[in-house]
Amino acid sequence: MRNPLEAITVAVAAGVAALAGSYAAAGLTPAFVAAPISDVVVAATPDAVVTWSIQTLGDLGAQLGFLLALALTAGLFAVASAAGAALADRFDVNPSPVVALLSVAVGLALTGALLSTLAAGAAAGLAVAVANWRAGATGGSAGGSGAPAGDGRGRNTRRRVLQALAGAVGIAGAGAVLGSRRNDDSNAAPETDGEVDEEVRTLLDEADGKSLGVEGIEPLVSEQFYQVDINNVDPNVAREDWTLSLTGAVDRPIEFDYDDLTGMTDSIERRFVTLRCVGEGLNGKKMDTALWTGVPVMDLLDEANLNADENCCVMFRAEDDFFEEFPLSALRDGFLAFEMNGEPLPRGHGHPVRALIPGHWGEINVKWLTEIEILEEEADGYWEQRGWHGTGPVETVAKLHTVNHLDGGEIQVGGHAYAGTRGIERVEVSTDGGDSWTETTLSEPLPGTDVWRQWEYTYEADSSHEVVVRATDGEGELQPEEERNAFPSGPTGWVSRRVEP
Ligand SMILES: Nc1nc2c(c(=O)[nH]1)N[C@H]1C(S)=C(S)[C@@H](COP(=O)(O)O)O[C@H]1N2
Ligand SMILES: [Mo]
Repeated sequence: MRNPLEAITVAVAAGVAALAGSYAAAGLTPAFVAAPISDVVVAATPDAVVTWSIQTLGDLGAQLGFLLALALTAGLFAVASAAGAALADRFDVNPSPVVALLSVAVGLALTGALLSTLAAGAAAGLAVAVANWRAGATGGSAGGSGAPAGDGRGRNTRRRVLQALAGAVGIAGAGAVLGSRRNDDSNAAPETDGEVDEEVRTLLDEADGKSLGVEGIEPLVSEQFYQVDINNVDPNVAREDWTLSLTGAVDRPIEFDYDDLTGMTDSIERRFVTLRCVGEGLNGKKMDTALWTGVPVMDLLDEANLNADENCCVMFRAEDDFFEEFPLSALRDGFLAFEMNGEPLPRGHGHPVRALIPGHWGEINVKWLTEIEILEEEADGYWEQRGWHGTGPVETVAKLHTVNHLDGGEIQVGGHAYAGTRGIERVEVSTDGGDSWTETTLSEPLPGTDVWRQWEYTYEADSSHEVVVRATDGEGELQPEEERNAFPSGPTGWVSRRVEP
């Protein structure tokens, strides 16, 4: 029998190697062996913990959950490797191929993806081979005739443990590099022709020209668009494989594919649209704007003859098993986007097609959209089943994202304001904690009915003071002052910040 420390180290090394091998081949796609385990971790996390984590840990919560999934996956492969090594010992054969085979079996059971699991198996087998390299055999693997005595045994154990650790680190490093290269490919807009059409170019230039150019805030078209997903590994849907079905209360259920959608050339529009997540902090960064190309939902659905109750609702379903329900009236203004800033929709933002529902919280802007079901009765969406109320129109907000000390000694504050389809009429700032208010400079509005604006204010101050901002929407309604947490229906209150001269 082998030393237990040695057996465990080699098994864990093989487990880590399997994970890295699969990652090298699949990247962060559903074929990665940790993806299904991650889904299980997400599904098994109690709703109260998810809500708490969204509000207190933000993105860190999801990252910790994913780390746990990686550890569990490596652990699962470690168990398979330990079993493989024990079998090989018993039958006196080389453990490396046995471990590789068992790892492939585990990987196939998890994902069904051949390439990803072959890579997992090869890496696990390699890790075991590295651990045993030039170490005297305890089994028959290196052709040894029986165990070396006493001293030699201890030396072999040490050697195997060190080699296993070194092998695991090396394979994990190589896997991480190869896998993240793959992610760069798949997160970038796939199948792009690299050509942005004339109209998009003009609109993007217009947005550029209207941006206030304040240091430290996003331009009117975001450079870093936030991303929120229920899963840690996004679906990877090729546009040839994508279909969208219309079901439920319709005269004629229909199915569309990507060419049907992009072939509706008379209907194609370009719209600046802002998205904001209901779960973000009041002054959070989950609010962004892009120029989207797509087709109005109703142009697509008209031929199906909705015979729905106008007071009821619709359910969107997606490739990642996400689903959200909301009123039919909101669907009527909806948009199905297949390009973002002139490039095919990036994978993380719903490639190949996502929904954009004007003025509503982000969550009903369903990505990787696969089904539109016209309902005759209300039903809860994914987040509403978990206690959120995020299917309605957004709250009005003015954010304070930068405080710049200008060369002339003046102070410049700035940020964005957004009120969905109500629009932003005015943003005011107070530099005395809310006693007096002054209007700020707003960026010229972009074309579109659901877009944010930037605001900026420059002033002089010689003592520490409290800056507060508040917006007024296009209907003359002042942003609510009452402070409220994101859960369950989005944060409210006025953003304030202490500023030193
Ligand atoms: N299929 C699917 N669509 C989805 C989500 C998701 O997890 N799955 N998240 C929603 C949420 S909560 C938000 S805020 C927006 C964010 O869109 P973005 O990731 O493109 O910024 O997408 C929405 N659409
Ligand atoms: Mo969201």
